[in-house]
Amino acid sequence: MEKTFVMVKPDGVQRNLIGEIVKRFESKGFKLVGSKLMIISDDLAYNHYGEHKDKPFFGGLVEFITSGPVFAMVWEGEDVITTARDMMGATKPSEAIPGTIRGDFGITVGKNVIHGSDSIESADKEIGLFFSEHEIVSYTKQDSEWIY
Ligand code: DAT
Ligand code: MG
Repeated sequence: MEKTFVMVKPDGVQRNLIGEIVKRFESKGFKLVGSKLMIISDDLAYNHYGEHKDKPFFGGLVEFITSGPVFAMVWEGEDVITTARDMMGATKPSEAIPGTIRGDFGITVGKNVIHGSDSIESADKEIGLFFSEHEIVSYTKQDSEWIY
């Protein structure tokens, strides 16, 4: 089954949105298979956001993402990568429609509450960067037969 990496960013943690965000993915029917509260090192931030290293906002992005705890998660389910992106909403909260996480809880692009992998390749890379194999839990959820 497909897996994706989702992270409540430092602003979301400080604003007490961990529960709200977990609730949305749980209620949707996705399965949580890994999670932890952690502080991102500079090295991890460079790796994670490497694709943006030449952008003017890169320095501020690294500073922000390392500025306090994040809540890192791995969610599993059919088409979870694109569905999680849809649930997050557009990168700029001003363009994110109401009902999405960024549309409901964000105002500015620098503090947009949540990260989610944008492809199978980035999901594999990001899960590997943030979690070791033994932190990913394999189990059966009893509601799955009512979801699929
Ligand atoms: P997303 O997080 O939706 O995948 P992205 O990969 O293009 O968006 O950018 C990563 C993060 O970088 C984004 O969540 C917020 C920040 N960012 C993107 N564009 C920015 C900009 N123009 N100014 C400031 N920060 C920006
Ligand atoms: Mg991205």
